[in-house]
Amino acid sequence: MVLNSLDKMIQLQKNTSNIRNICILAHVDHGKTTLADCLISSNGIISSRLAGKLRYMDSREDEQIRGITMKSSAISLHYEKDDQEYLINLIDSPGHVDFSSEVSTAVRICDGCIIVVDAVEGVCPQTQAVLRQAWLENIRPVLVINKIDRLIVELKFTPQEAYSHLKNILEQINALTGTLFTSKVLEEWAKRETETQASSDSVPGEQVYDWSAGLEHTDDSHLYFSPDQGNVIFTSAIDGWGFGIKHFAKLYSQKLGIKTDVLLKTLWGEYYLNTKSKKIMKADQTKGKKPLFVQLVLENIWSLYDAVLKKDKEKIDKIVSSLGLKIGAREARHSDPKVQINAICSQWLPISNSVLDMVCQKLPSPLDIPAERVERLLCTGARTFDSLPPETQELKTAFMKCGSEDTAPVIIFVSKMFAVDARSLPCNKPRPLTPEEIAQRREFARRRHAEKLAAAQGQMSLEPRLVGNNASEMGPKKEETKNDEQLTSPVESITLKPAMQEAEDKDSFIAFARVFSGVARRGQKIFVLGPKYDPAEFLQRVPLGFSASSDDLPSVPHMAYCTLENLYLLMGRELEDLQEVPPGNVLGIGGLQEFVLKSATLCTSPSCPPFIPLNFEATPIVRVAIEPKHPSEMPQLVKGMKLLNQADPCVQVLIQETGEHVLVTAGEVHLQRCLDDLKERFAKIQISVSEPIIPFRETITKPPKVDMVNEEIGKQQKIAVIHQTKEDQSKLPEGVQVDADGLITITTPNKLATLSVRAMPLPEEITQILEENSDLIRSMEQLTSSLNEGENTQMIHQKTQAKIQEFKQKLEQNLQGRKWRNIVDQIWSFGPRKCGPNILVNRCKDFKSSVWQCLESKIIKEASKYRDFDNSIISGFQLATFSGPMCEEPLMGVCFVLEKWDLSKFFGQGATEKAGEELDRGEAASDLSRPVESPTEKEQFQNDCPETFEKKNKRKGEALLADCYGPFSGQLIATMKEACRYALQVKPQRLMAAMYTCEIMATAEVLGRVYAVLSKREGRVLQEEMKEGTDMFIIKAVLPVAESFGFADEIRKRTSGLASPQLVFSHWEIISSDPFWVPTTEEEYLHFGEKADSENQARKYMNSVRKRKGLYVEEKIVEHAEKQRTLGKNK
Ligand SMILES: Nc1nc2c(ncn2[C@@H]2O[C@H](COP(=O)(O)OP(=O)(O)OP(=O)(O)O)[C@@H](O)[C@H]2O)c(=O)[nH]1
Ligand SMILES: [Mg+2]
Repeated sequence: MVLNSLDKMIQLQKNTSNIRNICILAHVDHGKTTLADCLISSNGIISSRLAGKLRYMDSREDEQIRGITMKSSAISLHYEKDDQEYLINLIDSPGHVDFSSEVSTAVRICDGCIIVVDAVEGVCPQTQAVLRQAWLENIRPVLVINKIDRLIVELKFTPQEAYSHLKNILEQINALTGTLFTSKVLEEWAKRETETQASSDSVPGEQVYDWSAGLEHTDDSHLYFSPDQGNVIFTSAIDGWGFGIKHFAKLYSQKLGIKTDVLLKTLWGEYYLNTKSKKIMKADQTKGKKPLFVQLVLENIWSLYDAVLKKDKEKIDKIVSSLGLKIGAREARHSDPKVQINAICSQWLPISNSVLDMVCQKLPSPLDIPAERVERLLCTGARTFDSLPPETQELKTAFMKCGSEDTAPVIIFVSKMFAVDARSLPCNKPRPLTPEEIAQRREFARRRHAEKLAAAQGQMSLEPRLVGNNASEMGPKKEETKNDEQLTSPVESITLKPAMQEAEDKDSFIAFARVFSGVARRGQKIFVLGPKYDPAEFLQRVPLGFSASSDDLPSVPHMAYCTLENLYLLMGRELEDLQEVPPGNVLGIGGLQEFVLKSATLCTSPSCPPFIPLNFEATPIVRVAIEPKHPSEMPQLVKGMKLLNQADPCVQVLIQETGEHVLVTAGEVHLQRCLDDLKERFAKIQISVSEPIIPFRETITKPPKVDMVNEEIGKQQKIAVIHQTKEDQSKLPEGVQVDADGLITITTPNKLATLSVRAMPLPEEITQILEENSDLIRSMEQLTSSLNEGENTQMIHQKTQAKIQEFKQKLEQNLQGRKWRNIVDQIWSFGPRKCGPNILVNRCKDFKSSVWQCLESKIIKEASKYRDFDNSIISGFQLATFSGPMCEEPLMGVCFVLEKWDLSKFFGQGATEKAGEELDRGEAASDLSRPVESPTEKEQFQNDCPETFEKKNKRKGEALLADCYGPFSGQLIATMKEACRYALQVKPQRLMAAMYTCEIMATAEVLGRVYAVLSKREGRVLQEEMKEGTDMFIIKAVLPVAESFGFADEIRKRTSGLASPQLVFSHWEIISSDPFWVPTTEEEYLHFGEKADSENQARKYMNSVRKRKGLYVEEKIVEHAEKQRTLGKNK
């Protein structure tokens, strides 16, 4: 029985102050969906007996089979307390790391969250992650410590032990909150500080700044979780019970005659009851006594479990009657103790009451949205709120007011798009029949009956009947339902069958959204603002007070205009039609498929900026190539992948330069789900999937000091044939000179220019800084190019400028020593894609151009003869860093130094043309032809194609006819690329592998097996510690992504399901072995033999990548032919 009608919900939606938008967040398997079941059953949507078993919010088949949630979904619940009625929009989220993007989509549209923690496992990696997400989004959390029953049944704790254990968990989670809070306060104070500094150049004497001052001034007591604050409850979702100390405080205040307020403060903590005086004492006065929480709360629960588990009928009856409960006969007789416990506890301490009560009391309504959150949502990029146009700033009031009057702008945020089966849309569902329809049907039935009778009497009226039957079978073809002919057809054909069948093959996309202001109405026209939309641009083009009619509006980039077609109430697996949705509610919107890809901001006022993008914790790292089993089905695959891309917040779908269709997912489980979706839902075809494509990076290192047998190099005798160094030499073609220090000197094919390049490994910290700041580097690049175009430099925001300065300083601090002197100032470019973790340094004397130019307000155009060619050099560097010599993977952590750059011959030759060139400068160019290394990189680098060269190419077209090697700029690009590659090859090259971190929890018995699996897969254990109060070990390890496939499964199998790790991408790590290593020293020969048969991990990886890319692999099919002799012949 469903207790709440749709009308009730519609009525509740209007009372904004009693709405709570909340989500349930936790580590995987801590019981979110089970808890949601309990809350849903309180509304009668599912039966309370099935709560916890059904997992109603897990509506997908694979969610049910695997037992994990994979997407977030919402349901609206009704809760009544003290004559106040509340509407709770509840969102269940997944806990598995692979789906953490779904958590981000949920958090954005909520005002509060329930953090669930497993009482046994305690705070886990995802608990930390979700708590951080809640903080970043500025929503308020409450805590549910779940699975208390496990402390009793599994760990067999005494109440006292359980109390210390719970206290421990609270301490852990509060410590986390503390660090989040501290970092936030410090950040804010730092911000305020820079702002004041910027406005008034700092007052002397204030130079020394006390960073901790902010912490002292800010009250943080309300942030922490504590039962006496009312923001913590203890539950066992599976057994249907839960309580906060409020419940017991009320109960015992009557029994003991102590004020509820006093009990509320003392029920949790080191307080004791002096039974004689009936007074509550503090810890130190009464040693060896039990805390109130143990004595009054936990012991009661423990004794109930004890009685039921021991099947002590008498005791159970006593407890039941003393609590004043009534247990159904069926439950009382049931042989499974779980059923009995559930029956008793869910009446005694109903979980839904305590949880929903806490939610309504402790979590904010949409009206209480913090101003800080609003400002943050509206400020995209490096902007501050104050720098937004005044019209935009005004919207803040609308947000805060959350008003439903007609003048309020409608602001909606769509956090994701999800696909539903079109059959489950309300419009396609069978609806109850109206009285007229019933009458009509009755008439049909009567007539048919009459016909039947007539037929039976032998009259020949068979023919029309056949027609009728066919019509009913091929429902969709028959459309005229009210035709006379239909009279003979069965009753069903007048239902909505045609529409339904048509809908069957189509998926509908529904936007998962929330109204932040104004009333969303069906048929309303609204702007769809893409993530790159800029309101300032619109306001510039359109005069104030325009009337919003779509045809008159100028087209503004990243903005569309659409109609809200269908509005839905999200009810878990069901959707209900709505005509309008008042502000502060979560809703589903149909008909946005064409306008919104993954997320968007909708607003009736174009002065609204798009909300800041969702922050995703997971990095998509697992890539596979996909193709249809039957090549003719390619179009379906392409369409399917497009739909999949729209339906999943985190998946990346791309067509690689090679023409492969590639899917990038967050992990193995996510990959599996995406493939299933593609096969069964979006493409509906058979597909073949490649092995996961594992990314690598290429780099160089310092020459090793010891050899492979740990002997110091140099002290040893090198044996006669030192083939490594010899090989290195032979790799370099003629015309390439290399000095002892690895400086490569190379001349262009037409012999007019000479470049000298050296490669050096960057310190690890620098690579890390570069990785972290790639966004900043990208914006620096944009700034420089807009400066070059002579745009207004006032645009650079102070904050960005300060960030660039800080970035530069960090680089300088980490690049100390003679080798790196002044190098930061000479950085010319980053690569690949102009923002990667490699550096190009320019050491030429008479040419000065660096990435720091964007800091200057104006670029001084230096008259230099090299000026026109700098882009060729940069392009060559970009190409070289984009794909390295080992297996064409991108480079990482390499610094290329251009030591010399000699163009004198070119100028000598071209001196005569020069005069002519100057005249031609203004000429526009259209010639794009330029030799690029391979077609794959062509597109990417087309943008980089410097205009000056095009001009030049054209101009010199005739002059250079004699030059059979093509345009000079092209030659420079290719030569620079070659120079970089050779410079790398003369240094010790290494591969870098992507690494996952994982945290595995395991008991002592299976610990050995976990280690075995880890070491087999090249994993490295970082830390092992015992979880306090349990016999569980927590192992922290890193594992190469390349070895991770099937890892979770293997661990699960080897430990009989006791341990299951979650893998999160963490960093890149150099594989220490040299892929080109062959024994060179005497010792090595002795140890490894001439062929070195032991496996070289790096070489294995390198060759597998080369094979995949169709590159030449140096491998012998028969490696040791002599070993294949049979013993018999040998004799
Ligand atoms: N003993 C015990 N088991 C519980 C309790 N709550 C949930 N479980 C069990 O824990 C397992 C996971 O529960 P779910 O509700 O699916 O967990 P979840 O947090 O939704 O998991 P994901 O959605 O995959 O992150 C199930 O087998 C539940 O039966 C509880 O209070 N006590
Ligand atoms: Mg779940």
